[in-house]
Amino acid sequence: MKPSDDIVPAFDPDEACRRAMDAGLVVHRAHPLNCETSIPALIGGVVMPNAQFYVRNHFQIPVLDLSAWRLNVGGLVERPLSLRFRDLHELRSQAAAVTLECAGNGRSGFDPPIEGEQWNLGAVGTAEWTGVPLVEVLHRAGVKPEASELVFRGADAGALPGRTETIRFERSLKLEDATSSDALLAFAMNGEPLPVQHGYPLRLIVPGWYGVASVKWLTEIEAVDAPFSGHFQVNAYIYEWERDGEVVSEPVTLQMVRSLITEPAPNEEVEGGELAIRGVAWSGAAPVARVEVSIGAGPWQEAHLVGEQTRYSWQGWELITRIDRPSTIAVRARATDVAGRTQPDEPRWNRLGYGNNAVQEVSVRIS
Ligand SMILES: Nc1nc2c(c(=O)[nH]1)N[C@H]1C(S)=C(S)[C@@H](COP(=O)(O)O)O[C@H]1N2
Ligand SMILES: [Mo]
Repeated sequence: MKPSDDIVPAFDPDEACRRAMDAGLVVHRAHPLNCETSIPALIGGVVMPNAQFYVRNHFQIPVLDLSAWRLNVGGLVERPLSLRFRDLHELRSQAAAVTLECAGNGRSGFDPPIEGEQWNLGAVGTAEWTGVPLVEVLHRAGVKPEASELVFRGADAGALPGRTETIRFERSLKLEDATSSDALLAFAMNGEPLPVQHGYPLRLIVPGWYGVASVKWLTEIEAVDAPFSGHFQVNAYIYEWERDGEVVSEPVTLQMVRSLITEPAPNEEVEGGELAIRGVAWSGAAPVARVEVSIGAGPWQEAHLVGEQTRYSWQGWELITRIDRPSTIAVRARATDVAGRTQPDEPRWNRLGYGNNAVQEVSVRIS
């Protein structure tokens, strides 16, 4: 199946940017729109309102006409499909709260600094996504035994910096990862149709994986029998680290374990007395087992996990303590998942700046 080269109209970038700023998002780039949630808006334990959910785009936002839109499923399948939006609605759908995090979240914390979007810590959010399980559609198409990967194509396209040729946003998943990951073909976000900047009318949601796997504006799924080598698969979204003097490359896959302090805000001034420290924690590989908090370089104290624990959503946590003396104190939080993975004190530097899950430190002024 050849990717179609139809020109898709773009959403007015100035309008998209203005809406993001009105909603309080921190805009890093307007063309294409890239913006993150401010830390105090990362409310613990609940979903983010759609308007405040971070946006990560590589190209302009395409505006797709629902009557012309199709999800084509082809390549190594028994029965190629061309599904209309209403055909999808006739299939079994389900909803799940899933945390999406950009692999570049926290990139601004690397030293030496790394080029690319300078994300602070708000390129993460949780929403309730509703859609058709990917396996339902794969089952209907009948993936042939020789297929080893699925390529997911978005309708967005453009040229990379310094290049002239136009490429699509495309990503692949190993067949095994695609079928075991509870992936959804999502058409709704927090009970509303997908907003245009989040992939209207349909996107993939791959729970537990860094956001790059969750292809927006999805129009094609192709089953292939060779490792996919598209730009966003092999040139970007790769950890390049040095191990024993040698450069090792590994693909970005599951979200690393991480906690965020949402309250107090960095440099917030609070009155002496009872102090509530709250945040969220998540891990792509396993549920969060515990979150510990250290106050003023003191020992790690276990925080209380709040709200229900669901498999793919971040978990709220809190620690209530007392600080009476006026001072400026450092508060740190560290999450550990049930697989025993925990956060490092310092970011693990890698050339493209992904997966910074170092312990966050917030300075709080007690008056
Ligand atoms: N088609 C398409 N899908 C995409 C992207 C993109 O640029 N184009 N960006 C990816 C990346 S890197 C992330 S982190 C998430 C962001 O999803 P959001 O903008 O809905 O928060 O979408 C992913 N899916
Ligand atoms: Mo991302």
